[in-house]
Amino acid sequence: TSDRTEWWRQDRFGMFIHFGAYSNLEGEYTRQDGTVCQDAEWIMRQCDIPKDAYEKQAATFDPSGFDAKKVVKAAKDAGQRYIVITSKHHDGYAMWPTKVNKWNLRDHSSFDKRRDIMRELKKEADKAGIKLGFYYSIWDWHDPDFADPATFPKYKKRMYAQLKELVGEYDPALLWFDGEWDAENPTNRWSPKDGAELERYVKGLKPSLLVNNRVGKRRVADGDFGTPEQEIPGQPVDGQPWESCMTLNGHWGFARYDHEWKSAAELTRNLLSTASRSGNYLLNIGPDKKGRVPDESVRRLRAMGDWLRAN
Ligand code: FUL
Repeated sequence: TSDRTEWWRQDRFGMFIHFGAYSNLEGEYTRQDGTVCQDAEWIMRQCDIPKDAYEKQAATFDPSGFDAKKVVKAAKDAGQRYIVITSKHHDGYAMWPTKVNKWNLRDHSSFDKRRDIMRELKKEADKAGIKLGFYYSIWDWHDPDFADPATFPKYKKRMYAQLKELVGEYDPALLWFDGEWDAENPTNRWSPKDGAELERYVKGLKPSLLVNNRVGKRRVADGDFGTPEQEIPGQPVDGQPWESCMTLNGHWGFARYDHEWKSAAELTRNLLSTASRSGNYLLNIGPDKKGRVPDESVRRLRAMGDWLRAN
């Protein structure tokens, strides 16, 4: 294990946040014919929402209840030492005021134009001594240039420009890539070479940046750490540090119909078995359309922290 991951390996426990234009639907989309389709951050795809209808709903997104102080406090209370928030998920919607396009929380929402939740979070995290990282999806359902191999280079340029903004504006400690697999094009739009190039680029912007293995093709050589999802590997993993990411209920993004919350005891066991295999645990919250963290999540996080402090 290399030195660059040292702070992160010692931190052990982080908070994942899935928050985006999909949160505004809170997991439910009513079709023209009146039927209701359910899903969370994948709702645009899984419910076949037409692009214009998705854009229309995003225009009403007003997460005025997002309180960075509360979010950071919830992480602190849990014993979480770093935060990774979705800056852009597969729907392509940027949660910071990017200058690269208008498909973002400032230019396409009903949110207060003076606010920037990424800056707010960065400020509160810094105050609390918590590191901030950004999830960024390579796969993009919104950018018209993504899907066509002929125009993909144009998309790639914009992606690089957005990442430069993120690193320059918010100085993240970590970038958590995703969507390097591309369900629609298994013949490989995103190659190992693309991954290596992107990794080199972002580390050129900030040499200490940690990057997960989904920047490339999830090989040991890709990025700084592995990313098992919703599972804890049975054996200690050799070769690369790793972090298991998990949901508190059954979804990453807010889904108002999902009441299948894991118990604090189960979550604490997960944290301990991850740590005993030298892994990190990245536990997710999904704020609602107002940006508020569900009480069910806050309570469980606090119970975990109480247990950690007592033992
Ligand atoms: C997956 C995504 O498709 C999910 O929506 C979620 O973000 C999870 C952490 O990674 O690849």
